[in-house]
Amino acid sequence: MSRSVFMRHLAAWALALASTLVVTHARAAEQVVSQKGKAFSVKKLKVKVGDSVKFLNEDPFSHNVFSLSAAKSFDLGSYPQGGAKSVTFDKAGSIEVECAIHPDMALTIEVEK
Ligand SMILES: [Cu+2]
Repeated sequence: MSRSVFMRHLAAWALALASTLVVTHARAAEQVVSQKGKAFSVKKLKVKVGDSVKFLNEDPFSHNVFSLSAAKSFDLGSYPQGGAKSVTFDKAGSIEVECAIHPDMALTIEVEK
C-alpha cells in the first residue's frame, strides 16, 4: 500500500468514526415542556436516558419547577415568563414533576433505558 493510499484509508476511517460519534450524540434529544395557564403543556412524557427536557415558562408570572423523585430530584428555582431551564435525565425511572407555586401542576416523566 502506498503512503497516499494509506492516508486515504486513514481519512475514510476517521470520517466513519466521526459520523458514528455524531450519530451517537444525536440520539440524546431535547424535548420542550412549557408552563402555560398554570399547567404543563403535557401531563405525561416519555424520554430516553440521556435526554433532556427544557422547561419553558410561557405564563406572565413565575413558576418553580421541581422534583423529589429518586430517579431525578431537582429544583429549577423560580423564573418568569420567557425563562427556560433544562434538566438531563441520566437514570431510568418515573419522575413526578411539580411546581412549588401552583400545587395543581403535575407532570410525570417516564425515563426509559
Ligand atoms: Cu407554577
